[in-house]
Amino acid sequence: MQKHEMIAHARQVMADNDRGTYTVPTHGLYPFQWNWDSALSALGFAQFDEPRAWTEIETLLAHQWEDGMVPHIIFHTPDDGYFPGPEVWGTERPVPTTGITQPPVAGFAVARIHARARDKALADTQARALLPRIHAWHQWFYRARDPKGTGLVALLHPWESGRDNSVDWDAAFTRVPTEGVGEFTRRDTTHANPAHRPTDEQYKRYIWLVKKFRSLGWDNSKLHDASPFQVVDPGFNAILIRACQEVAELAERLDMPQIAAESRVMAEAGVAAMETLWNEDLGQYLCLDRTTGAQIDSPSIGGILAVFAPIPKHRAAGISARLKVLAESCEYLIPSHDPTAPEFEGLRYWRGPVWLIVNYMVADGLARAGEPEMIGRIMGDCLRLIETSGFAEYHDPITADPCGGAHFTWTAAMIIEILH
Ligand code: 9YW
Repeated sequence: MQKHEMIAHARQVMADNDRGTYTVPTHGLYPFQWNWDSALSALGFAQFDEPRAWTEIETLLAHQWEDGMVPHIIFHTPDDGYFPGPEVWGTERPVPTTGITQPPVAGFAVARIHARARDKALADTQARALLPRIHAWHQWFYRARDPKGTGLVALLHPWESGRDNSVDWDAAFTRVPTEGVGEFTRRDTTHANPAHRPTDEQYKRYIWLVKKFRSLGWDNSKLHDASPFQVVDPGFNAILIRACQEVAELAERLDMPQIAAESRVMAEAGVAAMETLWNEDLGQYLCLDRTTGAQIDSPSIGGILAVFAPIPKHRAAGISARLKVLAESCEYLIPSHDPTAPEFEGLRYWRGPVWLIVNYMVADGLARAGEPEMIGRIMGDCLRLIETSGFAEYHDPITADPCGGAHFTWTAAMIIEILH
């Protein structure tokens, strides 16, 4: 396929999923606005329609909670095609939202869209309005999800990670009960192949946590300590740290010194604390189970995505070396789980498949760190996957089989980013 044809196709996918002031990840499977999907999709919009890109992030942040949290889903219009819907979450927001968050990539997206903006005046106005909100969200993270001040935040629900059923959560997830969740009907498996999705057992635990947090009135001062699931993910923390750093730099340029100073402190503490997640045997970062205090022995993409943060140069070189090893066991980088590990499943969601958004952030981190060696391979693999199998939600890293939902917004946005 010619480059211009691929861009045209990607733009069509984005247009089809555009609901005016926000996009849905894909029609049917995910009929609402998702947090990190929107921020990453805004990057794609910005390449051809800057006002629309800003609107996407504005809409997301318009639903920020009073305590600073930005929710993971905003249920703009009713749709019974998705479970669990607003009635299960019961957050009692004016426009219903979930009560948990998602990777805070918005700070990075705003800084990038601002940096390459053609309409500088619009970019300044938008960034000035958005930075205080994003900063409040970042502060919320360290307050609500790092109450002991370790420098790293914990996830309280696998859905917060954006990597719903990663192997990373398996051990900690056994502490989440399934008793008393009651009967429910999943809707995801009517839109996508059940073999590509999480298991029923995992869904019971997802719902148990939702009900637990709901019983605490979604009070974020209580949730952390009450949760039987508290996992520190290097990928998630890397996104937060990178966002804090980008916000610091942009705030400085826009003459917002307090936001700049506070953001820098958070980013620096985060980078220092990331070192505790490094695992020398595997040559990558690992998750930490906050409940037990032990590293989680699971070679997933979370520990590779860490390179998105300004980690030390020798660590970025370590990640590049790790990618070379992974490249030997798959046809398309980057598998979301090491293909040589026994838990690897090439088609099942976050237990093996390639996700273009992750590839994009890893490649960006490598470029920033001055480690270019694997970037061409990663970006080339993204293009080959889409050529072979279309704009799917995710792809098998060995066969390129398209998985999950089709016609996917952020997959298309990443192709637009890569080809521009
Ligand atoms: C779900 C929308 C979302 C992504 C997540 C992904 C999936 C939704 O889809 O979760 O219901 O499981 O795991 O990262 O934001 O694209």
